[in-house]
Amino acid sequence: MSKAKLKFDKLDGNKLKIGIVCARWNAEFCEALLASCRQALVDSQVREENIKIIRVPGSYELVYGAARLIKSEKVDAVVCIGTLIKGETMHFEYIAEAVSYGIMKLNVETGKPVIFGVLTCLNMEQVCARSTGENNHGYDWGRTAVEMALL
Ligand code: RBF
Repeated sequence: MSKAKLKFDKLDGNKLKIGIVCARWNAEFCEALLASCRQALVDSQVREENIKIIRVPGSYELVYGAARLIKSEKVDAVVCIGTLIKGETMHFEYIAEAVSYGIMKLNVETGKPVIFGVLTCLNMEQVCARSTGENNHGYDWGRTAVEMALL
């Protein structure tokens, strides 16, 4: 089980519907983050049938995926999961900025909490350290979604 970095009060997500949109770029790490996030939802009493998971090609598509889940599935919150690794070109900067701005915009414009579950790392080692084992950040993102949906 993941070691949570944040302390949360007892959360009862029994009546909530939560969406997760997960990128396939660096799939191994995204899937590990997704599994931990999903576990946090289950541990917070969110019913399995009320967890809606979709996958998109890369982090750039997360904003569109989250908007779809809010509109079609009427979820109470969405977690966007992706991993960005800095390369030799400017893609990292453009994608990271677009996704963080797009997620912030969805929070304001839809009135639904959209959680920023995107790792922005300099190399694969940093991604691995934050998406696997005790330090898997996905768990905190799941708990954050429930806390925000209950606000
Ligand atoms: N998507 C990610 O989720 N993480 C990445 O590290 C990543 N790096 C990319 C690097 C390049 C050069 C390109 C062209 C795309 C990258 N993408 C990455 C995919 C991007 O988020 C998106 O799926 C595609 O650009 C299609 O819109």
